[in-house]
Amino acid sequence: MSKGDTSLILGSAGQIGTDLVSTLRELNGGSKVIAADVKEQTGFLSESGPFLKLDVLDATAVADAITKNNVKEVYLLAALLSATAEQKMKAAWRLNMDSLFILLDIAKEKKDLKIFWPSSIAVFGPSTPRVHTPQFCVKDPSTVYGISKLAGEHWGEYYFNKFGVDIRSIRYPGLISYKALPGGGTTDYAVDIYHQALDKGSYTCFLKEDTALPMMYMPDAIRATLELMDAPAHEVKIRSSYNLGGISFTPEEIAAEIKKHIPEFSINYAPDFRQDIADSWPKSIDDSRAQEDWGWKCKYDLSSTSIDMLKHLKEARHMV
Ligand code: AKB
Repeated sequence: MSKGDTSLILGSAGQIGTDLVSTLRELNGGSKVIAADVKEQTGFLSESGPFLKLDVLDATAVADAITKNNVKEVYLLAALLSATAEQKMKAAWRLNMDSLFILLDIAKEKKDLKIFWPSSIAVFGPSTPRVHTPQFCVKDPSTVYGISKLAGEHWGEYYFNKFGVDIRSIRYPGLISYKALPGGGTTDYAVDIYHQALDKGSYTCFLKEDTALPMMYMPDAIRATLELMDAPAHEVKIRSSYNLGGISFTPEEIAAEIKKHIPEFSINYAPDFRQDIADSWPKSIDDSRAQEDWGWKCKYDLSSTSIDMLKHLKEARHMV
């Protein structure tokens, strides 16, 4: 982002938004980063910089927020994730798709607006190669969330090709963070497990022990997002969405890692409807195009993620 430009983060109170707002405000100064969310916020989102109570489905309010504040970058993070979207099909489709159209149409008119829109490993499905899933391959999502993300990727690419809209996107794997809890995802267990390990010393996992999924520690995910947004436009050769790999592990493997720090920790398994979703997703991702096009490199592995997560969660609980 150029110095002096303002960014708007829609859906800022969620798992990614919380970390993104705090990083952007540290980098660019609080006043240049407008946090917006449908729910009123107290705490750092409204205290460390401007905050707007804003519904992403209100096209006029979104357009006004952009024009009045001379916003040059918008991060659209409001969405219903995979597990919730299965329970609220139409609401998920409406939120995930209509919010994107509102923003694409605004960007079509305003030629100097850059958009970030998150996609997901949920765009892949049962016929996709599951190990080291390539950037370009069969995509047959079997969830409402995955269908919305795949459609959104195509619409973003269409608006780039037809109208020159500068949209950039990443297919996030499951994200692990300590600042805010995820909500309604299939990969949420990989965050809950650290909290429960500290609070109860045990965890009941809603996925089977050998279910491998691609994951990433939030500092890597935020760095990837900002590197993609800062890349010169000609380097961003994929305008649907970039694969992003990170780490790949099973519930059994993360539990073994936690046991290194909390030896009495125990895990048991009670798979529910989220098992079917996880079984339709890749086990690991090939992100060589992100590496080639804009120099992406993941830093955190499962061991360093676990050390950092436990350190911060213990600090928040005054356990150290
Ligand atoms: C979910 O589990 O729904 C999300 C995702 C992988 O996009 N974390």
